[in-house]
Amino acid sequence: MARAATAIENRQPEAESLLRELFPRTGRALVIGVTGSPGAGKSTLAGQLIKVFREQGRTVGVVAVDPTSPYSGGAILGDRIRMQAHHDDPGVFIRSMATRGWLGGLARATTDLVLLLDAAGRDVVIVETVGVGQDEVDVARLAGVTVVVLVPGMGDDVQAIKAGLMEIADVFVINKADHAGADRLDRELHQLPAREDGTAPPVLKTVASEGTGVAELAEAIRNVAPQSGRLERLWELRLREMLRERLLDRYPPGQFAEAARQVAARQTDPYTVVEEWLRT
Ligand SMILES: Nc1nc2c(ncn2[C@@H]2O[C@H](COP(=O)(O)OP(=O)(O)OP(=O)(O)O)[C@@H](O)[C@H]2O)c(=O)[nH]1
Ligand SMILES: [Mg+2]
Repeated sequence: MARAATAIENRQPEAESLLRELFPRTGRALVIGVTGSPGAGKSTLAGQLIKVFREQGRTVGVVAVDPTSPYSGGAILGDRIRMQAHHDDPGVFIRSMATRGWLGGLARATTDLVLLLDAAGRDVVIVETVGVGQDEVDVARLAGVTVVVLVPGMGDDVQAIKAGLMEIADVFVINKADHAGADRLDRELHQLPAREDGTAPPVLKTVASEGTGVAELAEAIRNVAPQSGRLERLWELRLREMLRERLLDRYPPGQFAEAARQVAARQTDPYTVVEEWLRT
């Protein structure tokens, strides 16, 4: 698994043939996306969920996607330490992906790692991503169940939810419920308009660092009703993403810079450039 994961991460050619072979064995794992702002407690929460699942006798795989922004420095080491409790347990496989300086391909590599762990027979696969901008959508592409982790006292969060998190969250977690403002955030979340189908995600409070509320969270995750058509929607997004990446992969990055320069200087127009690329 470790070697295959490395091949996937480094986009080695053999990764694709491996995944093609493994694909028929996928589709059985419960994939849980855990997303939220930097430092919200996602890794701590994931570590606690691992404990619950292991106690239930279920095997677990974790893909932790590092944020690209510089404030995440040291996150890999941090994740290792926080999840160290499971270090010697072969029933737990943890992979942290460093994405700093990595342009594109993240969604695909993450998807592929999840498929690998799924094919390997992991009962549960947890994907940790930092929810910043587009990344929130990315996690929704991967997970059967999406857990959005919020913390009290971050005024922006509820605004961000209004901007779309409501649609992707299956479960809201107010972590660091030991901090002031948890009740207020709880109220705010309950005041959000319902989803299109009239339902609202459950809201749970946790203190991940102490394990408080984690069993309830595992239960809430279990109770998330499968949405009809969700898998088809996810695969449509993934297929679009794959096609986009494939196409972009064919052009050396330098070619974009040069074309951009010419377009900016009005030496050519963007329509002609793209048409020409598609023709070649
Ligand atoms: N007080 C309190 N601290 C917590 C709680 N959960 C996590 N922490 C602490 O918050 C800090 C960040 O926790 P992480 O689990 O690394 O958070 P994260 O969301 O994974 O962070 P990134 O992956 O860097 O975005 C750590 O020092 C944790 O010990 C909690 O419920 N209460
Ligand atoms: Mg983390």
